Amino acid sequence: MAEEVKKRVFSGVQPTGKVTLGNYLGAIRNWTPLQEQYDCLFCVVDLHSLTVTQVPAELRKNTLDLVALYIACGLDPDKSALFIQSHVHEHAELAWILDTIAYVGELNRMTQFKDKSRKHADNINMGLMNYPVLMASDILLYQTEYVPVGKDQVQHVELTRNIAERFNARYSDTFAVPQCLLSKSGNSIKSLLEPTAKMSKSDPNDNAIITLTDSADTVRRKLRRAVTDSDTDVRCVHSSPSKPGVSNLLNIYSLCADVTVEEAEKQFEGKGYGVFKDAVADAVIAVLEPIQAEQKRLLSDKAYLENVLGQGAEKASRIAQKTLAKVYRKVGLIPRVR
Ligand code: ATP
Ligand code: LTN
Repeated sequence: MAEEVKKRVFSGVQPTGKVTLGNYLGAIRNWTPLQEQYDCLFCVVDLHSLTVTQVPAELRKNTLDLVALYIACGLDPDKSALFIQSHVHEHAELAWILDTIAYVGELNRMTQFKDKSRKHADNINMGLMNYPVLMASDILLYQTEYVPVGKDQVQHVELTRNIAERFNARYSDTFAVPQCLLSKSGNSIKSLLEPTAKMSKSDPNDNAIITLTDSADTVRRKLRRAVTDSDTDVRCVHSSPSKPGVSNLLNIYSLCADVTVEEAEKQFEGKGYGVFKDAVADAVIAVLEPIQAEQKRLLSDKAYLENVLGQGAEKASRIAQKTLAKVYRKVGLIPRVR
């Protein structure tokens, strides 16, 4: 029987700081089960992170930390290609071609661009605007069918689809047109202090986020201080617009303790916020501790990580070269004769 060709999955996270519980619950954790069914590539998108100012030494550290974290979270280098974006030069090269396909108007409308322009008003660089085109390049290089991301990235994947369809219409069928894979838990995890905004690793207030490297004490302290509600009704109700803080904590609890939100609501009925917050902390700590231990172990074995990255980049390069050669040919560039 002919071997079944597995559909391809691609995703990535920027090495822009400490990975948050939001990144984990909204993205990385949902990648692990995909490895059984799909041909997966998971990337640390270091080129993307340059769109906001980085300290070079920190960027290097964050990049390796993130690779170790991927593995500690259950991504298996024997099943998936794990690699660093800048190790495969085709990403930047395809982005240039796609720049000639994407319109300034559509990039200008991207929510993330508008948000980041506000946050980094002193550094609205071309890369920031171009960010979604590089992301489209990441995805399209691998003929990706599914892109598992959090809700905040849906707009970028939509743009990627538009770019792929426009290119295919102009130059004939070249790219697979990818789809988002939003898991059930793809709902956004919110800031602990401002529960209508998403928990984001670049949040300047460390108390607003739980990072995957936070100690048990830190997790407990941050959760005790998390905003709940101004009213005196200590019921834990989910999805009440007047209780975004409680909703967020219930959501975190349900994802970490692996129970439904309804079950969690029942469990904490009449218990009050103190007991509730401590239980959320226990559930989060139980998720984080084994990941932290494994990440630490991996980071002490640099040779192993380098080997994983070498193999990942090799596999990624093989696919990327093929797509880029096809694209260059289709748009009319002459191949170099060797
Ligand atoms: P930055 O603050 O640097 O913009 P970020 O925390 O938003 O970073 P990204 O690297 O942009 O993280 O995102 C990595 C992945 O995590 C994406 O798939 C994104 O959708 C997901 N993600 C990020 N924040 C959350 C969140 N609060 N809830 C759920 N998913 C999230
Ligand atoms: N923009 C994404 C990170 C990212 C990505 C990708 C995700 C860059 N390239 C390709 C999926 C596929 C983010 O999460 N902020």
